[in-house]
Amino acid sequence: MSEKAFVMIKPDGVERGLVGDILSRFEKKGLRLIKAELKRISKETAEEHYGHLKAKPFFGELVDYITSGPVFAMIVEGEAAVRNARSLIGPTNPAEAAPGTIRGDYGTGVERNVIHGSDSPENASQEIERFFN
Ligand code: DAT
Ligand code: MG
Repeated sequence: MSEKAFVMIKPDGVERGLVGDILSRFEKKGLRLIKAELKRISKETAEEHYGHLKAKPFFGELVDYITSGPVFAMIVEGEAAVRNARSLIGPTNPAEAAPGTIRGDYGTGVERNVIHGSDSPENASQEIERFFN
């Protein structure tokens, strides 16, 4: 079934000029770009987005980092978009991500893992609302 996923290239990916390559991977997988914006996100939006990690010792750094420069936020649509996007992206820690995945190819550490992708269709809807409204 066709669904939408929220995907966001983080400041390290934008800064390193990886937007074109990453977008192309989604397109080649059949996930169509239906909306995109290069923007800086507010501290409030970042804290809400990472609310599930509020108790973690790295929370402050995570919020500082994601607000440190522009992100490339996008909505992609296609068959099982959430699962397909997560599999293109790879696991959270780039050291555990296989070559061929975005994090496996480009991630330099768990705090610099290049890209975010929604982890469920429910969260995808929430994130689309949060970042595009
Ligand atoms: P994912 O981004 O794969 O959905 P997550 O939702 O658990 O992973 O965490 C969100 C982000 O928080 C993750 O992309 C990078 C950061 N993060 C997670 N675990 C971390 C850790 N142990 N140390 C530093 N940053 C971490
Ligand atoms: Mg997550």
